[in-house]
Amino acid sequence: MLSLANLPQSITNRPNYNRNKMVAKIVHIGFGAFHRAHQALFTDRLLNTNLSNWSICEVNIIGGEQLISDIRKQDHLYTVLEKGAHSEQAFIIGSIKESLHASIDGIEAIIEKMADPAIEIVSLTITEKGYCILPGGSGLDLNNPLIKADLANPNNPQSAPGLVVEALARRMRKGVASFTALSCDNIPENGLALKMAVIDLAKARDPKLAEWINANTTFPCTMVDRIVPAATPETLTEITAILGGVQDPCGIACEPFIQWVIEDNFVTSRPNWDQVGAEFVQDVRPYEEMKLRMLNGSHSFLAYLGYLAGYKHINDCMRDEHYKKIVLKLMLDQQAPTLNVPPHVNLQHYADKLIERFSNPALKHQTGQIAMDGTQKLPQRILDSIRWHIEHHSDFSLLALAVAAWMRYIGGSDDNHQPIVIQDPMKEQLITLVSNSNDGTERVNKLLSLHAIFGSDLPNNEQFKQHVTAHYLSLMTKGAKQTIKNLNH
Ligand code: NAI
Ligand code: CS2
Repeated sequence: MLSLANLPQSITNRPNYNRNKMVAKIVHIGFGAFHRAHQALFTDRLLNTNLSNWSICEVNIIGGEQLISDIRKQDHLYTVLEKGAHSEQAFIIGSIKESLHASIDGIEAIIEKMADPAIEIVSLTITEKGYCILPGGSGLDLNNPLIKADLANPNNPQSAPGLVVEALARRMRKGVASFTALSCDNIPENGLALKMAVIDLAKARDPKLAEWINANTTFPCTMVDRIVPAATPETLTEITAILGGVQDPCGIACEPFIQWVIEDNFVTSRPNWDQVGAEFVQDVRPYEEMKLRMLNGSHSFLAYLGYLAGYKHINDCMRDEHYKKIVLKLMLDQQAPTLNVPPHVNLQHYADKLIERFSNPALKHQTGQIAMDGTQKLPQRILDSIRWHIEHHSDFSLLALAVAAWMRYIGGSDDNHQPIVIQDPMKEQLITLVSNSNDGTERVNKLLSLHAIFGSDLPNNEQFKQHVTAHYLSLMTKGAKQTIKNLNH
């Protein structure tokens, strides 16, 4: 187990601050891979300036028990290994002060922590599905089983929005100021999405509570960026070697690139994360839309088309010249035109940098990981851009290819007839539609009837239907590699 005492001298990037003086003023929900290499790392960097005492209490409510029990055993220290194409660097992160897990400590302990006046920020990285909103972001999903349970039993919440609402209800009752609720997930206008989920749920409980939250809580939007693949046994072995034989089960590897753009709208004070590389801005939308469409849209495109072709990792896709060429074309010709970026941003440079990041051979980012939860990702990554092109009468054929590839993927077998295990909150519905349709046009039409994903506009657009169907039939008969090759000619 990692401790500062047993680290080799060669590990120089370690906390140079007095950890006893740290104050947990942030509760973070969703202690997973990403948070460890992003928000917790920014907070550690700021502590290292010795101008901040902000630290974090980590919370998991669904999954992640092992990580919480492991990190407790090592005084909440862990390693981040930044891996570039040609070099790597390890950092020992010390910004976490405490941790709680619903199934270890009980949800009550978590609610009380969040209701504690010392907590000024509640941040979240709970994946898209954790918000319990309808795909496309049109409202809280009142049919979500977690939301139903929270409405029936609000004092014992199971969903993240339910937890935030209950903690805020207690703060309101106790006369404690609200906290800032800071979403750090890849969702368009993530602050507003969180606000919608929280306010909708509060309204259904008690309109006065909803009013109080609306008047007292802020929900800044953020753009978060750093590629952090799920840790693998190989990653952990590599970290052990770098730590001179010390094992760190909480270690995580990531790319060197990091970006965090935050709407400057906090209830009380906030850490000066901008002193260590984050940016506070008035309007995050241009940044977040650019990242969701250029990076995440391309990621999903590569994930489905790569997985079907047997490419296990994103960098495997990038070694195929045809994949590399077509994904750059997708970025520049079909995503970039849909964007309104700040004047200093050059989308050609941004795209070139993305190609370089995706090609990083040191980062084994699995296509299967990015492919999961597609129903939660396609609307903001691909479908919004398609709508823009329909309105502007321009070409969206490659975006439609991503939709067709997703349809092939959820069909349950790849181009080599290997089975695919679907992970998606709408899995049951998807499997039913697939098994009740003949492969081909009929399946495409059935899947397009999913209004929660495609709305009522896209399935009625002939051009969209034609593009998706033609690509689907090509993927079905020729496979992903050949389809891409043909499109490049
Ligand atoms: P992960 O799988 O390592 O962690 C997911 C976390 O979410 C876990 O702590 C889990 O307890 C929690 N969670 C899962 N379902 C939940 C639910 N229904 N309610 C409440 N909590 C739930 O995933 P990772 O890599 O940490 O990514 C999480 C999110 O962070 C992504 O979905 C994305 O929105 C955002 N993100 C991830 C990046 C990455 O490269 N990994 C980069 C940028 C953003
Ligand atoms: C990926 C993202 O898993 C996914 O869907 O597209 O998590 C991606 O790695 C990050 O957004 C990069 O910042």
